[in-house]
Amino acid sequence: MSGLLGRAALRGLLCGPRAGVPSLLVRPSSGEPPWARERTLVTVKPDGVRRRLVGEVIRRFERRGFKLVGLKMLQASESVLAEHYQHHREEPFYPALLSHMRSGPVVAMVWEGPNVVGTSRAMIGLTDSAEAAPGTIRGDFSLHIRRNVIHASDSVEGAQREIRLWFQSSELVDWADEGHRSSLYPA
Ligand code: 3AN
Repeated sequence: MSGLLGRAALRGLLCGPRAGVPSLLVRPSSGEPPWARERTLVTVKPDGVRRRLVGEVIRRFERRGFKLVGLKMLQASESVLAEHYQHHREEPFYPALLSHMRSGPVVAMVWEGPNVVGTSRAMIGLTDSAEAAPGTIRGDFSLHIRRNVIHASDSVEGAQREIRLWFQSSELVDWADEGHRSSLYPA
């Protein structure tokens, strides 16, 4: 015996099931088809966090059927925000945007599913809250473009870049849900 577990049991625990040795580890085996594995970055901004909208955002993405594969609350650093918003660096609203994004915690998530980038943009609504349709997150919860509650990546390439910027790969969980999946979309 080595400690509380026998050597064989310990090997089973670390390496997965072997003859007669049960595994206590859930292996990250995801059977999703490649087209269903698109991922996007969604962040609830400090105004959304202050307004207790984190649960509402998660509820909407879960209800739609998307799969949460990464989630954390953080105080975004100057350098992450500078890179995230580098395309707005010359805009007059850039200093206020950065200052708002530094004013409180952000909840960052990675969602996965078929066409998740395009669908999540439709779910959050137009950037300018005044033009965001009712039923969208911004259309339901935001009045002003500078307090528009949420961010979602606007292209697949952008999503890949943003996910790398906000998350370490070890923070993303590749979990399998085959049983549930077939009720959402055919293989
Ligand atoms: P989205 O967040 O819809 O992808 P972007 O990337 O154009 O839109 O803008 C990033 C953020 O910058 C917006 N969410 C908003 O907070 C802010 N922003 C964009 N355009 C303006 C503007 N004209 N005036 C003030 N803030 C703006």
